[in-house]
Amino acid sequence: ASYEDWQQRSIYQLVTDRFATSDGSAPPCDTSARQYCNGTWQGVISRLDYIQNMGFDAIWISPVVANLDGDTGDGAAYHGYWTVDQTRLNDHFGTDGDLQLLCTTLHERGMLLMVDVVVNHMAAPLLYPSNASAGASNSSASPPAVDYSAFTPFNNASSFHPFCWITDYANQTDVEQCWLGDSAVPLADVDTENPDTVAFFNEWIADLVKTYGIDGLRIDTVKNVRRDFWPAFVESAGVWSVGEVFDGDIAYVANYTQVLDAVLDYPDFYPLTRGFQNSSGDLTQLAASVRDSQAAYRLGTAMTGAFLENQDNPRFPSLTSDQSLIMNAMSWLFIQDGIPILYYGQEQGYAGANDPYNREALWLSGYEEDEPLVIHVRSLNAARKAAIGWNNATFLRTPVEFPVSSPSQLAISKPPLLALLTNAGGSSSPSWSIPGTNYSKGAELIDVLSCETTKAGDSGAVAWTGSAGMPAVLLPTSVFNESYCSVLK
Ligand code: ABC
Repeated sequence: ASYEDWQQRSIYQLVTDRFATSDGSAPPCDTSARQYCNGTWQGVISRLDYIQNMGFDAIWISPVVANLDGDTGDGAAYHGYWTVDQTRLNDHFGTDGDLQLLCTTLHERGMLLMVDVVVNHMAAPLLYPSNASAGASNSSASPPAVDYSAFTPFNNASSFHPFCWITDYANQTDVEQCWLGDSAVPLADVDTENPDTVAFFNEWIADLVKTYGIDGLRIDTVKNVRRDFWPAFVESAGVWSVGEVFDGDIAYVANYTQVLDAVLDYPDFYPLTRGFQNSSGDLTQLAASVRDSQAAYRLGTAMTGAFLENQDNPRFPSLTSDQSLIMNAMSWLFIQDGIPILYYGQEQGYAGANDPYNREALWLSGYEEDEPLVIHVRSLNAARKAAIGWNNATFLRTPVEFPVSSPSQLAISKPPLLALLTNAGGSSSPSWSIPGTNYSKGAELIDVLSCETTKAGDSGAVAWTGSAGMPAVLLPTSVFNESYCSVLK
């Protein structure tokens, strides 16, 4: 699918092993054990109503190809990022037919499939496995005894960069050519300078996309591969892709917007989480970061995927238990310029901290659909869809502005939406006063979250008082009517 198509979507990111089982059973799943918990593509198919009922029209699933088998000092490859064979699927998640069926079922529902792909490295089985424990040290400089013969293709050391651990993230050559991972699971760094390797990957991605009917890609470890590898890869894929440039620096990430369709919005992720995790956060930093990225990226921040959580960072409720802060931070995802991405489990209030604790099994929640955060997400998706439906070109192409920006308050304007966010916390009654907006005098506005209404005053001025630290997401009732609002609850 194209950029124009993806831009109108909301994406639900799931870890296949942890989302749903084939038979609907709910086996125990100890996240700290880092083992497979039995989630499958069949499981995803059977729970698409749950995802679609929240208003999502795309999913991003974890990597699909065959991984290192068995247990290691870092656990098993349930997350899918430890490729050993590029040419086979990971049979823990299902068969070729299952993945194809997932894709066709999504398409029948008008939904899109995004698959996570890894080029940078393969996970090396060791000739003499060490009994190192999880998070094993990588301080030792001696090369791990890698069994290259286990890889398909690239079954030879010459297909990889000579061994060295990444030690200096400020040194780009180090980042590109040294290895991620640790002594328990070294991630052998593919020599993406080699023309044969490049040719393999370009053909491989075209084939993968075609075979399964994939609509988009999430590209792993983008900054760990030389930048000029990407244009041919992306072109060969022929579908829209969003790259993971795991970095908070706007200028650094902007560099990759020249060679990719889109980037995950890491630079805004940091001020977003810092700003909302307690009432002393500074929301002006989020506004400043957004303005700087709007100016720095090739197509502005419309070419980002915005997130509050993912498989690599602590879930937001592990930083605060204040529901109002959680709801404010989540609201940001649905009103910003890029594509909203919700990490599975956010809607159930999961609170796991760092990897591996942020990968809880969703079946343990019972997939309840009347939970406050599920309703919150449903309302936010409905608001965004209504804004897109009103005039998709205007909404999607108008960059957000911040008519009010203070350490504790943001008013975010993306016509016809006006969102009012605060970090004042659950015991506050935040009140906003926005002097001039695009609304005409007397226009009736509805807060999609509370279903309360107000009227715009002179030159579109909006006054609003929230309760219990809650955000407001306002739309003209001509765009979003009251009867629709109450149906969401
Ligand atoms: C396993 C265990 C962990 C254990 C670890 C050593 O081994 O589970 O408990 O601690 C996969 C699995 C992981 C697994 C790893 C390694 O493989 O999911 O569970 O960890 O075996 C992607 C994926 C990620 C995946 C991989 C590997 C890559 O999203 O899920 O992990 O295929 C770097 C890469 C990035 C990668 C990330 C894990 O590592 O660039 O692509 N993610 C700095 C660096 C970043 C670096 C990041 C995290 O640290 O600059 O390049 O990402 O290590 C900001 C700065 C940033 C800075 C952050 C921390 O602070 O601006 O630059 O990031 O302020």
